Amino acid sequence: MKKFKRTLVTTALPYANGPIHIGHLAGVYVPADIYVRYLRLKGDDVLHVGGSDEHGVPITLTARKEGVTPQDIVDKYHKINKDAFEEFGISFDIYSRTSNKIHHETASQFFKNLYEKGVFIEKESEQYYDEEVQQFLADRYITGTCPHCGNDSAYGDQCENCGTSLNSLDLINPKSTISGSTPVKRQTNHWYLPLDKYEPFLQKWILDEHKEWKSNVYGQCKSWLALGLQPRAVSRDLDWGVPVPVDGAKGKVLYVWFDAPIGYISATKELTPDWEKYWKDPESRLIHFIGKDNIVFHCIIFPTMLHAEGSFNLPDNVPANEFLNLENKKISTSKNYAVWLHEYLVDFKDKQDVLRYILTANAPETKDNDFNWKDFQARNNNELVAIFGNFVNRTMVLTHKYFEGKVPIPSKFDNFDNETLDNISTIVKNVEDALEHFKFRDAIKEAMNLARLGNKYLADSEPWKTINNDKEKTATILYVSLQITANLSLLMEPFLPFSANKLRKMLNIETVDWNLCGQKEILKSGHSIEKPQLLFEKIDDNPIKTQIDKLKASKEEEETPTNTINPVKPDISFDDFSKLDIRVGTILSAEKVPKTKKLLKLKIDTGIDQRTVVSGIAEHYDPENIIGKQVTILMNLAPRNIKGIESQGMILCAKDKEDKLLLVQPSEQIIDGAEVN
Ligand code: B3M
Ligand code: ZN
Repeated sequence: MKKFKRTLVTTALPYANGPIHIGHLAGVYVPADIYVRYLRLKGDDVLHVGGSDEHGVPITLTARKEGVTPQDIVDKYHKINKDAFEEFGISFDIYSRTSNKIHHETASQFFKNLYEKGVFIEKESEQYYDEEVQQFLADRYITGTCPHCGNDSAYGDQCENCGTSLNSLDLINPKSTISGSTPVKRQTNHWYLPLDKYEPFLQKWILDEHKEWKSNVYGQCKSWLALGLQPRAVSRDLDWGVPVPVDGAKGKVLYVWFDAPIGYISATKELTPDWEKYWKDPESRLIHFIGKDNIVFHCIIFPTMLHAEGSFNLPDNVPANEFLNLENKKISTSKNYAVWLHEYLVDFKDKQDVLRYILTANAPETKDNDFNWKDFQARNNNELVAIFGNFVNRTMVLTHKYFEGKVPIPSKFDNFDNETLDNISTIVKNVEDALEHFKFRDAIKEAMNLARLGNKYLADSEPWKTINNDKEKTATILYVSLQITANLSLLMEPFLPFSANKLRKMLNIETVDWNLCGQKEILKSGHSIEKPQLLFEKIDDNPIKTQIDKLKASKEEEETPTNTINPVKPDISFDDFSKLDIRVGTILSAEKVPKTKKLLKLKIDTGIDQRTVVSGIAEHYDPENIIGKQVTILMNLAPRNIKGIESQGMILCAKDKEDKLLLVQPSEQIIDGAEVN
């Protein structure tokens, strides 16, 4: 294997329009974090860059649905995800975002470089245009009847009923999801990356020069190349993204998959003035951690962009994982069927390592795999508690009991003791070997083998018996056990950083250095250790049942049509209720919010002030018919920016069976400002 001076690790930039779930963690972030922690611990020069992908059509769709701006959406999820990653111990050197100025500049410049080199082809094509809102429609903004199966709610790019990928121009009876009108075809201009021209380069670079890539990754690339590549449009008609930096490209932005991987470059730039060293020096190595759905972008499209630009390194490896299912069902963000990281951190406080352990031991490395809560519980109780935690605890308790908390002087080694000590370095080598080959499941299994070794050693040598007649033997046994414990506190650092740190504190180990791993004497005789605390605790059936019920509930929710009556929500206190400031007010003016279907901008006299409220009732009330009506308004809802308008409160409505919204009003005229309670 070629020796490199430094390593740049990137992790897929998750879209900032939803929270992180265990599938993301198992596929990308946990293995990447193990890898970078390992390299750092070895003293290697390594950077881990990541961040939010904040462009793309789905974000604009979410924003439109919620009546807020795309920036509002990405601000919200960027924060949720950044905080959750941090609390979970994913050790980024930077967690940036693609709506940053530095990213817009970097992506723009990258495009310009390729443009000036004449890399792109410029082509006109027909695309649907919504005349009512005067904009071209991205595929996801068009629905219609699938020409293959007749499903009447197929999207412009795919029919979710029969799974066929579609061209929006083939939809029967297409409708714009923005205005509901029938779109017309118009000519539009785009820039294309001619991937077909780069086929010979890709064939050689991947198929000949990277045979060592994981077979799932290599195999996917091989079949893409066998099918033959087509030019890919790298621009879109959209108003959210990095504007195409070319004259006459108004209303066009870079395709999200063009700008997102450049986000790795911008984030490195933001992190260090030395960024070029990591990207361009041939002695630097680039590694992309991603999920399998991103393989083509990281192995074919982005490398082609880098190659065409000419000054950047190409990825040395792309250890993509397969998917993780949840209780034998596909994880789905849109159906809220997932274990969300930010919720896990609340439900299982201080148990980051338990999830890290299960997701690694059960990682979908070579095939899709399943996460289930019973297995989570069993692995915690039978492995972390019963093997690792138990061994450490017994060793430390006995050291306090027999040797006043000091590492004893060993003087009676027999073969078994020596073999056990020799085994430590063998296990460490196995862990290293697995890590170097991105085999994280094997790596954690081997690391646990060290705890298993310790447990068995203790059980077989029975220091609680030898203490009765042979203190020297007992000293040797605990000395050996303590060296295993010390090794564990370092070896487990990449996998279970919280517990490893806690263990090192208990052992009073200050140097955190992988190069100590495998040594037979990390702790010298006479070294004092602290009183042990439990590293892991048993998880009983209740929290597990709660999680399983939660998943069942989201499954049922998905199966329940939206217009049925919902069950009563959990009780709240009177105090909670009295925090709501609801009053009666009168609508002074009402107008439609441009470019939206559902929103009205209302001016309300609340008796106290006149305020603006944006309300989603435009499909149910004509603006001119509601002026002068009394309504109820939630006054102290934090102001929100909706479509560039600050909405100061919320009008209360009730929804009938057909999802029609009705204003909630007092039964008779009453003074404005009257409180509802
Ligand atoms: N945001 C897709 C995803 O989250 C995309 C990854 C970008 S990596 C440059 O799966
Ligand atoms: Zn279909």
